[in-house]
Amino acid sequence: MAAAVSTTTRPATAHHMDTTMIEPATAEIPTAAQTVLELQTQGDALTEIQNNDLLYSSFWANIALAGVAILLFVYMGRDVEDSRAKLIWVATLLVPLVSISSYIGLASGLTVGFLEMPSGHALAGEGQILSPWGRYLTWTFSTPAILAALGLLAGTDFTKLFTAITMDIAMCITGLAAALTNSSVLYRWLFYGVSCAFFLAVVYVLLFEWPDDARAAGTDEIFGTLKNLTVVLWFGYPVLWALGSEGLAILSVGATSWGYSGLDILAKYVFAFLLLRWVANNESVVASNQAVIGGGSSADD
Ligand code: RET
Repeated sequence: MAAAVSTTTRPATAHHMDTTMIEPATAEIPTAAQTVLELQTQGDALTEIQNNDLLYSSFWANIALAGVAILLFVYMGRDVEDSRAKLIWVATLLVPLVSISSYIGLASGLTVGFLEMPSGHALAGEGQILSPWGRYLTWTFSTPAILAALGLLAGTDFTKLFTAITMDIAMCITGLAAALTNSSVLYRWLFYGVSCAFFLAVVYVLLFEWPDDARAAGTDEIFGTLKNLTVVLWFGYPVLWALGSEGLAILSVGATSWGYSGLDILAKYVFAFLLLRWVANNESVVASNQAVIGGGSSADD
């Protein structure tokens, strides 16, 4: 194989082949109806991201925080023994683990694209707008982990957990679709509306189903705090989308990104810290819970 990689033949997998191979496409002016995810090379994306201090710092603040959170959470969960408490711990730990991967994807340019906005959008005709689509994609993994941890804490049943998580995944995917659609403004907002509908289903479970379960499980106090934190912060995301560069573009790309990074810091690390601290100190309450999912108390105990 090594012989095929001569100085004149660039290997197909080499990173730098992009420069020559994608150039013709780069020269083409995209029509508004095209979704152009790979119009520029990742190298171009990286340069653009690095030149935007606000944007770049919004990514790196989260990479650094996620790194610290992972170490801290592993340490906090070191003595957890009960299987149900362990499950909550793993679900919580997944949040910064997904986050660090997500933000490295954004900072490197891997999960960032450039989109021409359709007419009617505030940024239409302004050239290619940076779209950090990886954010919406990775929420598909981090938000179910948050809900799994919350649902397990509340001692809910499979049906309610399934409902919350599937609605949440649908919310993230349709949110991704809203961000990437550039055939028409109407369809962007239509996806946005559908995503909001899924979001309301998640909020319904959080506000009207799980509090009763948590009361029965004896975890209502901490659940109440985390539920309020989650509902308030999660509402910030669709508001930011609407005001940010993807929506009405009242905020710049960098400001929008800092908005999400700030919400992420509270909705992920602060949330996870409070949850883990409580679980580590109240393992017996979680362990005594008779709920069907992740229970350590099976019939043959
Ligand atoms: C979008 C836009 C479309 C409408 C709605 C949205 C909601 C997003 C939410 C995201 C929460 C993310 C979290 C990430 C932590 O890792 C997709 C912005 C409703 C609620 C908590």
